[in-house]
Amino acid sequence: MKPVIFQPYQNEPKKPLSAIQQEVLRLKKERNAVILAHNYVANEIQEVADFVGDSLGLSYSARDAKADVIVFCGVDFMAETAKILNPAKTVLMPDPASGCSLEESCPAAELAAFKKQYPGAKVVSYINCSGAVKALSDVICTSGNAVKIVEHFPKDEQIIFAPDRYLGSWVEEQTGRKMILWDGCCCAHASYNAETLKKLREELNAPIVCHPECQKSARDVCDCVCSTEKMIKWARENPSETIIVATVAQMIHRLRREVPNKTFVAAPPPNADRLSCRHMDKNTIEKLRDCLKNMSPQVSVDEEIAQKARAAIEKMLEWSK
Ligand code: CIZ
Repeated sequence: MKPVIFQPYQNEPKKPLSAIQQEVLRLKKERNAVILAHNYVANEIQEVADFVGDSLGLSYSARDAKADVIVFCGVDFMAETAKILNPAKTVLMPDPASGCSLEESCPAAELAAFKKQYPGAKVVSYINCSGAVKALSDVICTSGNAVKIVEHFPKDEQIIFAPDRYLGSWVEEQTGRKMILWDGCCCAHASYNAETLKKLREELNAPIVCHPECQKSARDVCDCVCSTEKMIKWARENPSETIIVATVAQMIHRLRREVPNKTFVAAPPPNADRLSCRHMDKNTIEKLRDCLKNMSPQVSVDEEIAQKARAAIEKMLEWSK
């Protein structure tokens, strides 16, 4: 597949907001809402959001939101996290069918049974999981703070890491400690293969930054492995004028705006010209407008689950400071 190349943003003429984007901003004001958008959603949504970031940044923004309504453009576990952290607010989602393959790979009942095999082990769960799995966890982490969260435990503490085995194995490499890994993965990131990335790197003579949800063989041919938020600093500081990005391609919108003088290349997985997340793609500007108009669909979380999950998420926010 031919990679998609994005020329420096600074050379592009600025486009005015579309009619539908303006309508979203008008409705947002009318509803006293704040729009939070993940780095992986469409550019036209990122352009009207009050905050664009990764799960960690979005969690702080949701917790601290003062508006009456939080509209969360991302996937279900992120919107659920916002509701858990700020239960008094109305939380809307453009499409509640936006799920996550990692979340699906770890049903709460199976994790509960797994935990029984390791009495005394602490459970660190990647934020890409259901509220019910969060409720079974001692602490939550994101890709941006996973190393820090795991290092918070004494060296001899036994840790179950769920649900991403690739993020877990990367954390093991970074910390030098063994963990008990749940056998889940992100089907999008796991599709990258080392051969394609290596070839692209040689052809373009440019460094690759990839996400830790990629398989180890793919990570090993990359120049930097980090969370989406950390990719921005790395791309800014790397001397190369061209950067190859191995994560969901919408991340490049954020990178281009933050680092406008560089060329970004979307690293293609084996069967497509760029990596996409079918769940994040369910967020469209039309659905964003409609959810503000109709004040629906709203996110709700069972109170018992929310209470336990909140403790694990708040511990992460505290340990990440
Ligand atoms: O932490 C997140 O939001 C995800 C899913 C990826 C990243 O690295 O930002």
